[in-house]
Amino acid sequence: MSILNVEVIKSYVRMCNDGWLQGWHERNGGNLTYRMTKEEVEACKDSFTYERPWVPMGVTAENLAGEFFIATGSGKYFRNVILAPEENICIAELNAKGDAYRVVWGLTKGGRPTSEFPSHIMNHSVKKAATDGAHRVIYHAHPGNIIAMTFVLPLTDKAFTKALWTSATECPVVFPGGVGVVQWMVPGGADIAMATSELMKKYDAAVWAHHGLFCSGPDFDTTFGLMHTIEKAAEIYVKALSCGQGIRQTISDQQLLDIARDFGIKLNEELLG
Ligand code: 2HA
Ligand code: ZN
Repeated sequence: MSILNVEVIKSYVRMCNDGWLQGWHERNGGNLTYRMTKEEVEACKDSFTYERPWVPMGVTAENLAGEFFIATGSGKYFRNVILAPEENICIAELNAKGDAYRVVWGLTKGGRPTSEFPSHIMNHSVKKAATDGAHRVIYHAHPGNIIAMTFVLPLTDKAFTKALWTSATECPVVFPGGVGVVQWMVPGGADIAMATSELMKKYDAAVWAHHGLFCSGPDFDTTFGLMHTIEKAAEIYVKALSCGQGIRQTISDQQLLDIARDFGIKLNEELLG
């Protein structure tokens, strides 16, 4: 069977295209990585080759040593993934120290994994530890409304979480832990990787000021759904403010707690008040 018919590759390609259709991936914007299960590696490994060089990542993730990741390519366009997956995405293996990778499949016309690979790897490392191995997906996108909010709200976890939780009633249920906010930083390097992964110890989503959003989750549906829910809430917030009279009424802290009680979820109450 062609690797392109393996379920995990089909699901990965579908998520790339769904993000493109949402308008979150202008040009080469955004990136997606997935930590493969042993069974998925087994199903794909007949297509692997091992002659490409090991590349140092500039970060070390000991708990990911020897793992395989599906990744979008640096400079590649989400728009093109569905047309030619093997040219635009890859599978990369981490070495035994967890500080270098090599591409074993894909990027057939050359290239390397996403420029945000160090950020993705640090976040996979943190989330694997924090969720006992449950989280496998790290997704970065450029949704317009959440980016717009970073120009008008204080860049704090509390301000963003409150604005999002109160913009759509489902939000506290979908991300009861809240969201973190990373101040503006140069993308692609070890510094933004460290700052983001520090927040991802607590949160499943981190806003990058004037840039985009990072989300983590156990599978493609949940992670795409988290990005989608946050961006939808941001759209509502921006539209409500754009009416020009300010927010007249919203969901109160007590009402957020009522949702948590009835849905049996634990809200991060540090972010209330
Ligand atoms: O172009 O989104 O953050 C890829 C990116 C960098
Ligand atoms: Zn980006």
